[in-house]
Amino acid sequence: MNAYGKRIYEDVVVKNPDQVEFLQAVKEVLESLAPVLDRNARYEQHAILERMVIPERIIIFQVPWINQEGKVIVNKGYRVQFNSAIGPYKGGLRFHPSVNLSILKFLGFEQIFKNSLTTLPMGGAKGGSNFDPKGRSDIDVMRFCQSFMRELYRHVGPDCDVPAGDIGVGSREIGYLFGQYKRIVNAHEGVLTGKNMNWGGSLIRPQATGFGNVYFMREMLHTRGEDVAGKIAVVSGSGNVAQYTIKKVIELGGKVISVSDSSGSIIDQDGIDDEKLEFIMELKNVRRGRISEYAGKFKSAKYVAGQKPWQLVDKIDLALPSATQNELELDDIKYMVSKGCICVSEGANMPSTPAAVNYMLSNGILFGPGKAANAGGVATSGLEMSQNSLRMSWTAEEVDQKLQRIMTNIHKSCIEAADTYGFKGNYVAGANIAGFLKVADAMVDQGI
Ligand code: NDP
Ligand code: 2IT
Repeated sequence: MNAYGKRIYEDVVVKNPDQVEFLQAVKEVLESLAPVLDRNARYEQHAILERMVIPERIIIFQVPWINQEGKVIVNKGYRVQFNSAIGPYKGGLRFHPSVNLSILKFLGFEQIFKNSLTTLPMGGAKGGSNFDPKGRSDIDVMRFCQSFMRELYRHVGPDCDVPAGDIGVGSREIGYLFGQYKRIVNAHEGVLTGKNMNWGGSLIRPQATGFGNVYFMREMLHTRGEDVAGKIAVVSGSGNVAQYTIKKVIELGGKVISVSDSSGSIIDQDGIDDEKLEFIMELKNVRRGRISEYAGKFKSAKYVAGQKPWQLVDKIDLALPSATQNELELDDIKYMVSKGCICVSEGANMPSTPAAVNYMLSNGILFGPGKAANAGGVATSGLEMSQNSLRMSWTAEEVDQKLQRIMTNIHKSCIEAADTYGFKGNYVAGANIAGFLKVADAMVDQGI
């Protein structure tokens, strides 16, 4: 870090000593920015870092609701509106028992740079609740979502803040949240993305994060004359991002040999094909079951309880972590590299620990950080917002083409920013710098 970055980081540590995930995300960005801050004194003069590390607004609220047995339950709701320099606040909602302010601040902070990289006009935000949808009936989930929106509606809107899905929030939850917003505000407007197709959603939005991550990985591989075809890929998670990551890897001729959930991992040496993927989708999206069932259904698979997939394979070329933060550690990457891994692309947000990231960067592994590699999801949310404003919808081919173009451009911006500031081949620094510059310049333009 340069002196300015270090001073800001130390202040963030003093003011947020317990927010480990937030501190992890801030540290990485401020380290990347050292040469940018050295060359551009105006950012310090305008106190850009001071303003960028504090959310513009945080809303914390109670979410009381009555479950189907008639019991009153109280959850905690959050929306962290981090930065609106380049557009309305934009970012997902996470419903998971682990949700706390540190996690939502790390996610909201990363979202500022990710959204900037897409080149679309979206500021950074994140929100959610410690509500756990797992094992709950549709009625419970609907009542929770209605109560959550009963407060959130005053803080969001199509030109102000546009939430979307994340862990535990898919099309079912977006539907219930949208229904409640519309009921209260009496307006059918683009206040959320990830909507179903027949009431304002965009084709390809469900696929976009996973597809986009594989498009980004393909760009990285091309820089070394490699391709996805013929490669063995390890994927973690079995939710939205993992499912469409698997689909695109298969489509491009790769072989995916793992999936996981929070209970354990499946290794299928024969590879997951379209039929097996259909099974995973029905299991996870309709029956909301556990991934262990896969091993009962397909004899080529084994299930390992309580473990991540990384060290359960003998041969691996590519890794696509697609579950959650800090799920890929130093030991994991060392093991995978010893088994042939050449490229890691993050579908999840911050899934690799700092030690794992440093190892990849210093050992020539192609590494696509989440804020670049998984930006296809929010980019396509941006396209959903455009379609809502136009009151039109584009075909799947049109949206997919735009998504591919956006991912190729993000890859190019990362390479160029890294080159310009002395970080050749480092996508972490490239993403942080390219994402930062646009937001920082907008903040300077708009005054204090
Ligand atoms: P889903 O809820 O659809 O799936 C999450 C998956 O990760 C599930 O398999 C879940 O297992 C697993 N998981 C969640 N938490 C943990 C945990 N603490 N430990 C182990 N496994 C866990 O979410 P998404 O697929 O949408 O999100 C996955 C990741 O991608 C997140 O990091 C999210 O922030 C990121 N992301 C999502 C985008 C989107 O458009 N949805 C866009 C960009 C990034 P289980 O079923 O047991 O809970
Ligand atoms: O982390 C993310 O980028 C998301 N969860 C998607 C956000 C969005 O607004 O589509």
